[in-house]
Amino acid sequence: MRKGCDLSDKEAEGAFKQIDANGNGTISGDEMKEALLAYAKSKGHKVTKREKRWLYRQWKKDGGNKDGGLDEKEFHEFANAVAYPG
Ligand SMILES: [Ca+2]
Repeated sequence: MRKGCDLSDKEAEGAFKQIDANGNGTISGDEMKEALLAYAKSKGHKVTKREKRWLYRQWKKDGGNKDGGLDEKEFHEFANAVAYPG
């Protein structure tokens, strides 16, 4: 993955469609959790409690706790925060 620049719209869109398992146009907390755990597993990484807390806080911060989850724009911000924290 590239460092120091944003995910492209196309990358974010592809990821959004994959993570939105029930296809309702928003990413719920459960959908986010499933996707991230599967991703971490594919990289041989075990997600710590601290990481989970951080991810949940970030998800909420980007709008995940209203309207049933993150919409595509909110997800784009979330994905960038996760890919390039700090
Ligand atoms: Ca969904």
